[in-house]
Amino acid sequence: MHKIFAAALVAAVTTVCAGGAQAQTGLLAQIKARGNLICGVGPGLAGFGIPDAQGNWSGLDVDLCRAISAAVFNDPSKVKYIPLSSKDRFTALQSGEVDLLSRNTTWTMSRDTSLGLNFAGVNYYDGQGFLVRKKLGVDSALKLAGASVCTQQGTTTELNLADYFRANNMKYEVVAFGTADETIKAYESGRCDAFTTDASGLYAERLKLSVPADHIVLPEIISKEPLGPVVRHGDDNWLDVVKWTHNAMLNAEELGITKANADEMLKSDNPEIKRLVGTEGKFGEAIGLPNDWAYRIVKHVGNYGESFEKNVGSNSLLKIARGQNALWTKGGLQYAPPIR
Ligand SMILES: N[C@@H](CCC(=O)N[C@@H](CS)C(=O)NCC(=O)O)C(=O)O
Repeated sequence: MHKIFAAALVAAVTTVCAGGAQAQTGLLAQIKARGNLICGVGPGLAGFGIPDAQGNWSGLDVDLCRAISAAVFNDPSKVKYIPLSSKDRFTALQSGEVDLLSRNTTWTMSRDTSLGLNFAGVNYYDGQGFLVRKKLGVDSALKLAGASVCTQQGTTTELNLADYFRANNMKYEVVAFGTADETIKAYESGRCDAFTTDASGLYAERLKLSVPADHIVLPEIISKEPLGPVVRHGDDNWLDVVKWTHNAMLNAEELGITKANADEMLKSDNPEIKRLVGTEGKFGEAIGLPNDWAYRIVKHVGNYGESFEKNVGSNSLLKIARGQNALWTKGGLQYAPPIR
């Protein structure tokens, strides 16, 4: 009798520890109980994550936080935004101060492994570039030998800069700052010949200059900067929630499900659409969410393409082309695994 009881107990405990019950005990459960999501964002990068005068955040990275909030709470506004500088962001995530980071963070091997973090996807394929004053008369990064370059501490930018100049046998002076604001101000004041960061950041930061048109982005892209959301190691269910929120936004775009037609799509007979909006299958249940989790995301926030155009694309000040961030069906790199 005793043995049978013990075996049953072991089986029960194993089931609880191994299975979907993680959704009841992990970070997702804490977030549900707390009533909001704590999102680590950048201190303010136009188009990606920036607060307005009333403290309302918007941007492509912010939309991912809003989308998770929509999936969990059926309300995109249950998010507390914590602005983090580049050098503080990983400690804030590791210590549990934020539930995830959603702010122009490059997926690299060391961050994904030794920092104890997991990247949940790539919401913006980027690469590093240079901004210079037009009057410098330089049309290529390869002509920057001997230049002083303003950059930011705690970024991949600093490291790529060193690699690039070394690989091309060019001398340079690096001038590194703790925040993006200090970096761009130093460049504007003439402290450096060039300013370097992710190309997305160059377009966003150029808007802060007094005469943006006096500056040009050089054609060279010197690195791969796959930017995406990051969570801590150790909570697979939470990783799934973040990963599949991003994937749902991409799949919705691919299937033509938009903010405006999401309700109409609830009546669709297309099996792929039915699985996404939750009229078929139990995909939400598998990640600890209601089965209309992805419908909620599109209804409240929109699909990936809508978020892109509104925040950084044609409907924004930045006017960035889809380029590598187009869907794979349109010649880009954005490709989400299927919901099935
Ligand atoms: N993608 C690079 C760079 C990202 C980055 O932090 N860029 C700067 C410049 S655009 C930034 O957002 N800084 C905000 C701040 O710390 O003030 C990385 O992950 O290291």
